[in-house]
Amino acid sequence: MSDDLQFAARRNPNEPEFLQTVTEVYDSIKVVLEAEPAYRKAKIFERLAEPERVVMFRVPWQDDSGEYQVNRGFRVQWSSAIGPYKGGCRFHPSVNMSIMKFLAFEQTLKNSLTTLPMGGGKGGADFDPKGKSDDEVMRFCQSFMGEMFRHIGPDTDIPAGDIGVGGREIGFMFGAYKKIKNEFSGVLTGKGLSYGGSRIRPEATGYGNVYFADEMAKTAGRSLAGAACLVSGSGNVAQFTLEKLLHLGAKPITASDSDGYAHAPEGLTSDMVEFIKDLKNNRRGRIKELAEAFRNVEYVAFGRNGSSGLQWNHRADCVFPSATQNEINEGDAETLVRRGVWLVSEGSNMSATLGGAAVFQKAKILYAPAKASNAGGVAVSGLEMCQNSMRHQWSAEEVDRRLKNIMVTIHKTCLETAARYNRPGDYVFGANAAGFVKVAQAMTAQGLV
Ligand code: NDP
Ligand code: 2IT
Repeated sequence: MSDDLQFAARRNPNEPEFLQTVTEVYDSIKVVLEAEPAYRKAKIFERLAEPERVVMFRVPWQDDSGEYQVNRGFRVQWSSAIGPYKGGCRFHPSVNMSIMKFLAFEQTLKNSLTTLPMGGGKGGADFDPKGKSDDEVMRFCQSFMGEMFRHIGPDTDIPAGDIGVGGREIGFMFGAYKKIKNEFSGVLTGKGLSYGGSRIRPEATGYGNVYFADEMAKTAGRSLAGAACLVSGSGNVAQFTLEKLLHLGAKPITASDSDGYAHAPEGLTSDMVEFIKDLKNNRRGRIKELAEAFRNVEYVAFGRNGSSGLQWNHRADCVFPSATQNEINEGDAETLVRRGVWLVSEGSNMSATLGGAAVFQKAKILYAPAKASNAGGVAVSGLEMCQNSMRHQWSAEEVDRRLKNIMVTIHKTCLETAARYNRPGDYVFGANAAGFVKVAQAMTAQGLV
């Protein structure tokens, strides 16, 4: 292990997800550091491996039975080198400091790739919205914002959604912020259309991922039309990945949640995708119900020991993991490659373990790391900030056109950067190096702050 990584490992014991992303990114940026002694001298890597600020706070709230509950909240403000802190909030029982730091670090490089002026941050809580009433979720969001409001602002830090935080939660948090501050501003993104949201923001991550995959396919003279695709998850990112795959004539055959996955050998239809949206966004049910509602869909439960790798066993051309981190391990990746997968485009942040990613890179399949392929979500958040500043709302066509342009540009930047450093076709290297260089230039210019 290099001295730099040993330094990071010593400073962050018990933070495996954070060390995983630092290890993966360092493998790319050490090449940039060798080529640019000024970044070494300015200790850019050491400074970027440390968040500018971490806020951890108590979130007390009252459940429907009248009992008091306490959760732990976080806001990690990683880097403001190229713009105000920007990144989502995750509500999930697994949320801890390691997961918050990995997400905020990745977000910094991702936001740099979007071409828009946004720094990196992330937040959330170990609160589980599953099984809670709307009123409980509202009280939780109000209490969460009762502390977070001090640390954010439209020119300081602009949170948004992530796992467990969608339109409902953003609405409650926006209402709480507005009341506390007596200020109607663009302090959050992912807002509803009636109070300053952007068209295409709900669609943006999934659509953007498919636009990116389409660009990758073209470089190999291939097409997504007719391609059998494995999609995991059934939340925001998965839903609009499925929808855009159908627009392009691809054949998505799976969707999942944390309990199991649904498999449609003949392909999921647009009726099924609409069913999933209603099931997950309104009725808040389980993916098992898709198989109960449609004859040609089967359901496979993951079982108690978390055998979620089962969903990667089907023969497919393309893979769009869209649930959570480390959902593809080394063995899963080997199975996928052996069975002929030629493209993997990450919707979830850090979808693959280090071993899984290495298998894809070694096999030289088209493999996009999340910080490039899922950047469409935060990119349209950036467009939402822009519309809020102008007090204006663009049409869906306008936002979609800008989203597509941004995804095409990120794809081109990754490939050109990889080629410049003699790593042709390596999207992991290209994304890490290009994301890093913009932040490093800004940090160097701004001095030791
Ligand atoms: P949602 O909460 O809308 O959906 C999450 C989906 O993933 C659900 O189907 C959920 O199943 C499943 N899931 C979550 N955690 C686990 C777990 N530990 N094991 C198995 N399944 C799990 O979240 P999003 O769709 O917004 O986010 C999905 C991924 O995309 C995350 O990695 C997120 O960081 C990333 N992302 C999201 C963006 C956005 O704009 N929303 C932008 C860029 C990336 P269940 O309901 O059973 O928990
Ligand atoms: O991981 C991500 O990029 C997000 N959850 C979206 C962040 C945002 O600010 O829109």
